[in-house]
Amino acid sequence: MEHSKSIEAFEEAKRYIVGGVNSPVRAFNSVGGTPPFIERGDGGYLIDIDGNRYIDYVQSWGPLILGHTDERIQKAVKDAVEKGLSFGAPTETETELAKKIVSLFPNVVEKLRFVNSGTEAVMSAIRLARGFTGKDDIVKFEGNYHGHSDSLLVQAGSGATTFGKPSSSGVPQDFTNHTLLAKYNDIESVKKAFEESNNIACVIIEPIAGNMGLVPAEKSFLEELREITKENGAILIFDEVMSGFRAGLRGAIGITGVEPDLVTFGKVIGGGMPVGAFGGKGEIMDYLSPNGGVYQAGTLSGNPIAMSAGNAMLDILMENEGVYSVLENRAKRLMEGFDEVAKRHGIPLQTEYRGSMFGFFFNENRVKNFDDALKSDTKMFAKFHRGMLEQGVYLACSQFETGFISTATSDNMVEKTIDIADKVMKSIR
Ligand code: HOZ
Repeated sequence: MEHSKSIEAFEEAKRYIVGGVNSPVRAFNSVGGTPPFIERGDGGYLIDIDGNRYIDYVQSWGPLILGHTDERIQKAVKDAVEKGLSFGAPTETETELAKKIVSLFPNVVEKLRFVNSGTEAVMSAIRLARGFTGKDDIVKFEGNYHGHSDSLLVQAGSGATTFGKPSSSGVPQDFTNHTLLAKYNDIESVKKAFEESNNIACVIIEPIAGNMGLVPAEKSFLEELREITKENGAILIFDEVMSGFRAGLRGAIGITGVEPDLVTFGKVIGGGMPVGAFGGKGEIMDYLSPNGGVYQAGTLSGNPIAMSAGNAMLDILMENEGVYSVLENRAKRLMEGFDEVAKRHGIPLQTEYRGSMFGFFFNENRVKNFDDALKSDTKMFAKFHRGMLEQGVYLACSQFETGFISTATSDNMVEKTIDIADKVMKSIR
């Protein structure tokens, strides 16, 4: 493959943009090489500025469940653009999208608020939980990532782990004094936190963790979390920014039946435009300004273009719920294929999938928590990533991220990917 244009573009970008990227993982630091600079998307493919075509398993890190350039989403965006880009005033499009989300989570989401990113959604949900309970401490899980607000950058997954710094500098110790850490899939560690503090406002979890690689929480663990938070008057927050509308139409809530007090969304509900949301029971949500005393605001929140893309996206998904089993079968086939070829070449590999999300670890043992994830062979991952990219397969550029299948990722593309994985694993074993 020829990469000269991307190499040149990256050098130029680095002169003006920190690290050449606007989100650190994209710099490819942990896998080496130069990130392809993207010219355009086409269904399940990405095309870079050197003209290389890749099967895209990143799908903009989750939002594009219908693939790139879906005509229906594009039309909704174009129609909205005609009317104006932003008003900073209420529109019916916001209510329309809110109604759809509320209808999908009858016992969980009565009201919600739209914001511009997952980070904002989580930051606001935590403030709301604190305001509602009058308590200060929060419990988070090692390796879970909830965006980049100060108090959550403690043992955080995603880019923070990719760069070997799960806790960020620049965050005053005082800001994280109220953040208690627990171990994923380990209820004893949560009990310990409740023994240590009677000031816990909320427990926040990625019920299907996608930011330490893909590590789903066990159903029984989520059930126990539900119980322990209820007993202690703490709010349970599911961070479904990644898993929502991805692992299934109703995300982890639909899969496990466990109902949190608050839930955060993002990615898919924006159809590829910047969006986040958080929602829950009316009695909690009404603590938010202007109804209550918890302040939260945003000039571009509920942006009409993003809301229109989200409406089109949810219309399509809600009318075609069957699509989730098609996507899950493809994710399953891809992971079974990776398993087969890894075995053939004597490479230890652990695979996982949930709906259209998939993940794999170069690891001897099944990964159930952050400690297990960190035992993965990241050097082997880097070699595999590089090899796959060179053969036209675009995977998330970190061992600690998740892969995504879109409706535009055909069975043939999946089979082709498995054949390529076979060759690459042979060459790196
Ligand atoms: N850490 C993000 C995904 N979990 C990466 C987002 C991006 O670089 O766009």
